[in-house]
Amino acid sequence: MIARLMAVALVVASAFAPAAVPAAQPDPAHSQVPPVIVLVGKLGSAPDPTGYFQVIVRDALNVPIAGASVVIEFGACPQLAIGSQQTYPGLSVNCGIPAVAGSTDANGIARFIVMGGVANRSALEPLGPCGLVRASVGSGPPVALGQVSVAAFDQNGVNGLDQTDLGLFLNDFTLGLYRQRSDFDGDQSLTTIDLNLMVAATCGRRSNQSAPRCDGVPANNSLLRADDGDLYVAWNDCRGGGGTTTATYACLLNTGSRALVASFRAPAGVTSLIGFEAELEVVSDAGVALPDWWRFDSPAGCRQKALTVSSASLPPGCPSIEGASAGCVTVEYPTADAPINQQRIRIRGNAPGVALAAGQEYSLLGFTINNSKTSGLGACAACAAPVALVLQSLRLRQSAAPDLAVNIASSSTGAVAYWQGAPSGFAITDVPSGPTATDWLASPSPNPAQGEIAIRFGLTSASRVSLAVYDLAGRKIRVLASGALPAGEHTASWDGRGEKGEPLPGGLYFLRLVSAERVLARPVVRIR
Ligand SMILES: [Ca+2]
Ligand SMILES: [Ca+2]
Repeated sequence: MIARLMAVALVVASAFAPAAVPAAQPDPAHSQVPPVIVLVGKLGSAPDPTGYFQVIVRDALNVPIAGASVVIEFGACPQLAIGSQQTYPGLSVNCGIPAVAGSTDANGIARFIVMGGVANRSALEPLGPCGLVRASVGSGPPVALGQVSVAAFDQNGVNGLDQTDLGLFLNDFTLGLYRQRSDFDGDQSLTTIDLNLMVAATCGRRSNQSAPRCDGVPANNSLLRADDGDLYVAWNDCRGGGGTTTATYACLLNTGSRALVASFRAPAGVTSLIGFEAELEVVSDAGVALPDWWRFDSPAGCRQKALTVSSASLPPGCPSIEGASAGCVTVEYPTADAPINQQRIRIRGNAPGVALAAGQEYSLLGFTINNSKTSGLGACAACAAPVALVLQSLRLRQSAAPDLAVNIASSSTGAVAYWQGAPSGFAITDVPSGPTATDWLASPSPNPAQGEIAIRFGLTSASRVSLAVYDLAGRKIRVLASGALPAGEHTASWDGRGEKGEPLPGGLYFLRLVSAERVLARPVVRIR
């Protein structure tokens, strides 16, 4: 009887002997995903801890699953780019999807800090949450645990979190529309909670560096000297093609034209551009006013802007940047504060999606100087005076993001060409450096303030600007400056009153400066 029972038991045991009990599978109903994922930058070499979140994976019996693989996919977030280097312990990154993956510990918890930022502000954001969290065990199929709203403090994806990002955030905030990228608490609306989170992050200098992005964009802007790339100007040709550096002009010749060609070699790592800004400076004898022949901006002069700038029909010699059509080039003639023997010409242009080969010299711009006079009789005053033409700097825009540019400053003799020889007193080092690379808005002073505060800001070029005060709710409460302003430093003040002169309550306010180039913001605290 006993032997028979044992036989039955063996039969029963053998029926369950194969690994018929399936491994526990993730169950969405019992697992937890965060309400929102906020992409962050780095602090030194470590990811900003404010971006911490966790995913808890449990099975249908609410038992935590250890060793589950958790993948967060961002492929449905076209406005964002995650970092190509995710340095939080235990994470791996797949830029192809793009996705970040981790695994659960004994308690079923997978820990994350995901570095990244807003990469494409013009992308059409999905209305619903765009982050997809999936978990899998062993060779089991991935199970979707939930979809999560994804925001990012670094609103342009470069240079970490700074005042530019605050300005960009305020653009979203003052629009009052839902933008997932700026919804830091994931409640599907932009409120003062998001504003306070952004201000706290900005003022606390969190996420002060960006990670290199999966879309190939480097983390930070850089100022590169011409030694790293090269800037050239030459007459009639690009320099590598044999262009000459000195040209002459006979005072009585009033026909024809000369082409001055600006060219460059891209610094290492700069592989494309979508636009550029170049500065050319004209310098004559020290202490003597720029000859009338070169006063392109003088309404009384005999030359009157006998200069045109174009990238079309450049002389041969090296490949030219295609697409920077003449209609896209603008020339500015700032004169304020300039020494009497100098004039600066700024040119901005677009070059959509141009790829740059390493080591290749490209011609970028042709300055066509027309010999013909445009008014008066006889030779222009000082037509035989020598003049140096210096390609001061070049700023290559690699992306539509406002910060994303590589500035190349001139430092080599290749960036100087002469007209009838070198002017007296001229040395390359004498040429003042170009205007600051970007427009700026200084911190107001004093801050906090009870009475009037002084505000300083600078423009790299003449621009229409708007400087206004906003309250915490995003309402514009006082316009401090509006209209066209010349390049240079400007000042404004605010007495703490609203548009109708009414005193305003104490609290946090924002200064917001919008120029042609940038949107900048500064917090101001008013005490009563
Ligand atoms: Ca930034
Ligand atoms: Ca929100």
